[in-house]
Amino acid sequence: MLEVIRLNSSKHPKPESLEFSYGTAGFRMLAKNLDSVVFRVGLLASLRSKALNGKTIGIMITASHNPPEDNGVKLVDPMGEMLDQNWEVHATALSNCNNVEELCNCLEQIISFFKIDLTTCSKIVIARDSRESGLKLLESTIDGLKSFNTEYQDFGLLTTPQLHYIVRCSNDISFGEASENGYYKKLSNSFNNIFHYENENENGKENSTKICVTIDAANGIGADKIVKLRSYLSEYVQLELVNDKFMEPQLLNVACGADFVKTNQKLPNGINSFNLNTLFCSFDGDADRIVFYYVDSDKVFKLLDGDKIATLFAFFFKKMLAFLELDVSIGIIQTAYANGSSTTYIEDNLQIPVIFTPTGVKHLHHKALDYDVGIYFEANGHGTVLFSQNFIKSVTNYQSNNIEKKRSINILKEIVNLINQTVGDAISDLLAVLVILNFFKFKPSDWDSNYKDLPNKLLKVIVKDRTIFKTTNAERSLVEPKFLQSKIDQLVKSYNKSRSFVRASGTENAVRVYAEAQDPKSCDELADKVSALVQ
Ligand code: NG1
Ligand code: ZN
Repeated sequence: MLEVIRLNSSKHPKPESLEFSYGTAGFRMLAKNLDSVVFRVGLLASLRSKALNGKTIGIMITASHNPPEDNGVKLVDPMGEMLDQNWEVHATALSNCNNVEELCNCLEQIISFFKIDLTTCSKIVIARDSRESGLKLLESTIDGLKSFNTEYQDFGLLTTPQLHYIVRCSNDISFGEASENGYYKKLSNSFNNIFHYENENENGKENSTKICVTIDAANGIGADKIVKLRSYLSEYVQLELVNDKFMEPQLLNVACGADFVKTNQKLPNGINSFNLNTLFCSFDGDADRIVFYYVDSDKVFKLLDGDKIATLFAFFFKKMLAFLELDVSIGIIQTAYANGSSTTYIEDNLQIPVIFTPTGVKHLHHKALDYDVGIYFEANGHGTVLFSQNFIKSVTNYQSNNIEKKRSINILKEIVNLINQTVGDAISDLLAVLVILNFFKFKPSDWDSNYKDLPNKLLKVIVKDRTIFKTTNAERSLVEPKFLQSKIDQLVKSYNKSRSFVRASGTENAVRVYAEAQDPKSCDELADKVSALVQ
């Protein structure tokens, strides 16, 4: 078997002088440097599947919100979760082998360390986003898969969360049908049922008003998927699309998409500001992130980001659980990038505990498992809700003759299926937000009125070596370079209600500086001064 690997590997040599690392979201960089990496990811995915007795593993080729010339690859574990962190080091080690000899030694070490039986057939599902480089990288990944005894199924172009869903269904048939259509069926069934419960009047008749939302799909694969989903949804839901040119990959994430809107805090290309108080949203390139926004009556752009989504979900679940008197725990997981006002609102008004983790959904996801209803969102709009078996049991066994309580319990039962619990999912989050807004009959401004964001700024600083920036305290304090944190603390002290921190990006060659303060001028000044310290 290693002979085949030797032969195939020589077709995918590692570029000299480059060092790779399985980071926040797998490998991600300029697509032209990724050929050897994806080949080796194919090898590792096969071994991971064999190590788990042939369970299906997923490979997603995507660089999410990054520019069109980038690409990336990440592995999905059997229950649809991110790759087990213990395997990340092996991914990094394999990717950095300089020649075929080193590669074979590294593979042998992994095989013996995990006592892998090479005769076990591996099963892989694979998909990619709409980037131009995707097809070539797919072929190289398949070269890796073919080097071991592996059955694989190529799902073509999918959103990242769709692939997570398919991996989960392949290993757990109770989760749904392992296909793209199965995904639409599962989500639309729950959505349509909830919509029906919400709008049904006492005579059993539906009394619906139309819900409209305009989606900026970042010219990514989400556009194609929304078109497919539309035909399954209630006629009372109107999903309009802009930036839907996923067949023109050079336009991907350019002046549009969730990252652009969140970072620049302004409307993307293609959406004009004449439509006041109507709901818009933006996906990122692989549709695992979503942010919402609207233009208020004073024509001011208002962002409803991941923190606002988390607080809307929390408000909904808190109300439901109290009304039904269900004794289950609820918690919210945030990162240091969460706006300080959101944390205060959650703790003081909603009286729900907030836990902080380092950046990267794998950390948040893990913590959310500690609660019956674990809500996690990064401020950039990447997140979901996890429900424990205890929660599902409480909801399933609930008995009441009260019509309102029956309706609420039916909605909760369906929302468990509507929310993609494997990973943050722009499409599923969009549908969940729509049913919650419809439930409360909230306009965008009602949703936005829960708390007012502190002015905030996120800057990218290019430095010579970002690896020297080491953090602690869920990435909120620097331990190295020495003395830098005390200088940041000094600056922070001179502004009211302010906060600032610095960390190296795990997906880009840059250091990120975050600042927030009571007023926009102080926030800008603080962000600039901290950036100057870092350079
Ligand atoms: P890095 O580049 O490590 O900051 C970014 C996002 C993360 C996460 C990953 C994966 C920010 C500040 N950081 O990570 O939240 O979403 O990309 O896509 O938004
Ligand atoms: Zn993404």
